[in-house]
Amino acid sequence: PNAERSFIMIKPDGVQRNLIGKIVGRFEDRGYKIVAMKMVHATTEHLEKHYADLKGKPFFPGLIKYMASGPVCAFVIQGLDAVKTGRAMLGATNPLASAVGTIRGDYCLVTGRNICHGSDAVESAEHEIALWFPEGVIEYEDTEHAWIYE
Ligand code: DAT
Ligand code: MG
Repeated sequence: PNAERSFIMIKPDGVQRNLIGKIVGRFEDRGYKIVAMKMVHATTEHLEKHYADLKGKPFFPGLIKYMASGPVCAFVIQGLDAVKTGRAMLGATNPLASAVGTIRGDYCLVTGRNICHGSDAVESAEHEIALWFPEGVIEYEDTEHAWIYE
């Protein structure tokens, strides 16, 4: 149960605004273990695969252009309830609807520049992790485990 994984990505605006450390730090502070991480300037083709379920939406071309406009920081968090709690830490899709204290609620204002992505279900997390990290993730023992879990 403590090995659930979610795919989190700091979008090009978050990278350009130098928010990588703050965003990754929130997941580390909460108790999640980082088991994969890399900077990627993704291709349009790759991003169209990542957002395949949104193909056909009116905002899709703009979304792909934004996501391809610069490097992203892609990483995988591992820990209890990583997918649902990861989403809760991100906030709502529209930052104006995000609670203060969430990443989007603290760092951005509009849906089209909402600085971060998080998987919305365990199955989509597995799919996204395989898409962005075909080389796999890193398994390791973290010394804090017994201080985070009973
Ligand atoms: P989320 O990123 O919260 O999972 P989503 O998967 O529905 O949201 O959409 C992916 C991204 O697409 C979202 O982060 C921002 C953009 N997007 C979604 N709905 C939009 C809309 N109505 N107008 C503009 N961009 C939108
Ligand atoms: Mg989504």
